[in-house]
Formats: sequence, C-alpha cells, structure tokens
Amino acid sequence: MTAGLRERASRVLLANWQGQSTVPAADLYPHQWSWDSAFIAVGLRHVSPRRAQRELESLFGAQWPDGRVPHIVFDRATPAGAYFPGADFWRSAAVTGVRHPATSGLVQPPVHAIAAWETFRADPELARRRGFLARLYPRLVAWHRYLTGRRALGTGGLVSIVHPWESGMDNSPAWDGPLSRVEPLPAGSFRRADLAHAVAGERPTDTDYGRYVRLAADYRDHGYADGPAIPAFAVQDPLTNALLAAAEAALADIAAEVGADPAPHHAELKRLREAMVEWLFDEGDGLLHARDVHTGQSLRAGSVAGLVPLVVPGLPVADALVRTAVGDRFRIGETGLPPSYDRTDALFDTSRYWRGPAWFNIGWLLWRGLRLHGATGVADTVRAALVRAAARAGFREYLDPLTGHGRGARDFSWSAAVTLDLLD
Ligand code: 2M8
Repeated sequence: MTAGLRERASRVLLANWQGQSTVPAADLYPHQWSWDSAFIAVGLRHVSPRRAQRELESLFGAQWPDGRVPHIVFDRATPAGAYFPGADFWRSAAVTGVRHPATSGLVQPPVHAIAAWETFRADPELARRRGFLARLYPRLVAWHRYLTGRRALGTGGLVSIVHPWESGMDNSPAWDGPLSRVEPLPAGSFRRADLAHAVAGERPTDTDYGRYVRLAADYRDHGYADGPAIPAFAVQDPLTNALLAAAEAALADIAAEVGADPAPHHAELKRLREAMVEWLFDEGDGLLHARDVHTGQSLRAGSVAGLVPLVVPGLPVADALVRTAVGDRFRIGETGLPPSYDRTDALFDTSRYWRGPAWFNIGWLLWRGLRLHGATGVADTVRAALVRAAARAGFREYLDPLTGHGRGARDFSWSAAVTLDLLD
C-alpha cells in the first residue's frame, strides 16, 4: 500500500508542476501560492531535488523590493477569470514596477526557510553546485526582516498579519471577532471563482468574502503600506510567529552552510519565543491565542494554530501544548487527525474549511513539533493517521476530522507532498 501511495503522491506533484512551480490544485488554485510552495518543496525533494529548489527559487523570484514574499504569484498563461481576486485586482506592478510576474500584495506564514533547509538536505551536492542556499539566504533574510520590521504593528515585537488570508487559515473562528468590525462589500460587487469548483458548504461564506475583498482592496488602495495607519484587521497570530521562530532556527543552519554568522538567527529565535510565551500563551487554557492589535485583547479561541508553536525549538510551554493536543478539545493522541478547531466548541464544523476539518500541512507541522519535544508516541499516531487518510481518501485538500472522509479539492499538492515526506 505504501509503495503505491508514494507513486500516487509523486504523480500528483508531477501533474500539478507548471514548469517552474506547482499549483496547489488545478482548477481551484491555478497559480503559485507562497506557503503551499514551501510544503510542496518538502515533498518534491523526494521526487526531484532540483525541482524542489526551483519551486522555492521561482517564489522568491517574485519577492518585492521591500522583502515581502507575495502570497500568490500569478501564472500569465492562466485565463484572468480563473481565480478571484486575480492579478488585475491586486495591481502589484503599481508598487513594484514589475509587470511579470504579477503578484498579490499579502503574505502567508513564513515556513520557507524550513523548506529551503530540508530541500538542501535532500541533495547537498546538487544544492551547492547550483548555489541554491547561497542565492536564497539573502532573500530569506530580507523576507524575515520585512516581517519583523514592517509588520511589528502591536506591542511585544511580534509580527502582525493584516488579512485572514495571511494566516493561511482563512475562515478560522479565531477571526470572527475582529472581522465583525469590517463592513462587507455586497456579494454582487465581485464574482467568486471558487464556487465553480468547490461545494459552497465547505467554503467561506459570501459575507466572509465581502470582508476579505474589502480588506484587500483597502490595503491595496493604501499602496500596501504598513503604517502609519493600522489596517482594520491586524492580529498577532501564533502560527505566523511560531513558524517565523522555527524558520530562524533553520536560517541559522543555512547561515552556517553558506559561511554567514548564525548568531543573529539564534538571537531572533530566542526573542520571538519569549515574546510569544509572554503575550500569546494562556496558561489556564494550555494554548497560544492570537492577539488583536487594536484592542490588545487575546482572541480566545480553540484554533489549532495555538498548538503550532510546538515547532519552536526550546519552547518552554511545550508540555502544556502536548497535554492540550491529546486532551478532549483536539484528541490527537486517539485519532491522529488534528482538527483545525476545538471539537467541543459550538463553532466546530467538520466540513467547513478552516473551522474544523483536518489539514495535512498542519498535521505535518504538529508531527514535527511533537517529535521535537519528545512526544514521539503521539507524533507516530499523527503520522500513521495522515498516511492512512491519504491512502483511503486520496490527496484531498482537507478531511472530516471525525471520519477521515475527504473534503475540498482533489489531487491537492501539499497533501501529496507532506504524505511523501511522512512516508520517507
Ligand atoms: C486557501 O486560501 C486561498 C486564499 O489565499 C483561497 O481560499 O482562495 C487557504 O487554504 C490557504 O491556506 C492556501 O494557501 C490556499 C491555496 O492552497 O488556499
């Protein structure tokens, strides 16, 4: 079964490869996405280390002069109406001066340095010959500097995201509170393309979209400037900050490999780790919660994002997070499929996107984090459950966390990619 699964996963990645990068899913997401590409590289390195390197290189080829790595890099060959909001909505060239590739102006969680290091490790000789890390390192540094410099909007020195799309967990119930302050654009004022390829009950609502588009248009109309005014939606997200901290650890390894000084990256890891624990960790709850930059309030919610800090080396509250992961709210030790939201909460929904379904990339992150902190038994359960789900349901975008039934897009790239990595 495992041999066949590896083969099937590779075929998905080969089919979704566009020549320089990989689409998350052929119809629903026909361009390159930032954090998808990182997870894809982690899997692709087992199929073709060269392609995995190119995946990341093409993404960073679209990096903005200010260091931001855009969340979507648009494929010129794809018809304009295939995805909304498309290149004509974002108008990136007005800010970057670069017409091709056109990109969005938002970002996604910074998992790239981790992917770059894993990609390097798959074939160090090839990577050295191609100057893979030597070329990528300064770009990764600029990317992290953009986040810690331009996006340190609230107190405590943590990075803020300014749109739910930046969290990667678009319609998480954690965002319901801050989003309720945003007046949605009327549904008729734009045309969603996602519903042509997906079940409406498994996607964000029209009201969600009205708010997403309003926030994105406002950010664009302010020239994608990060200040002095703080956007209507601005939160310090535990997943984004945790991945940045873990990525700084990877950047220290990369720095050592390319002959640069790893010390600043270790220092940055320590700083972010301390700030996360101080500002986002809730001891009573055993979880990290996002913090609203406008109110300074903790957005208490049962998002699995609050467990992702397990990926951070040396996290002092790791034991508490492991207890929460195996407790009633997530039950990861029994099912192995981490729900994206607290299964005991009234807002938990087994089918609607980031409001409950289990996702392969999050499972992969928790698998790594659990192993890092010595919870190998739970990590093994997660690994086995994800592999079993992929074998039964195929490489679906997400899964019903209670039954393992597939939901969302089929032949979804990061599901195939992390399965390949888990099988290795
Ligand atoms: C989903 O987000 C996009 C917007 O960026 C969408 O719904 O159109 C999310 O699941 C996000 O995490 C993911 O990167 C993207 C592509 O797979 O799809």
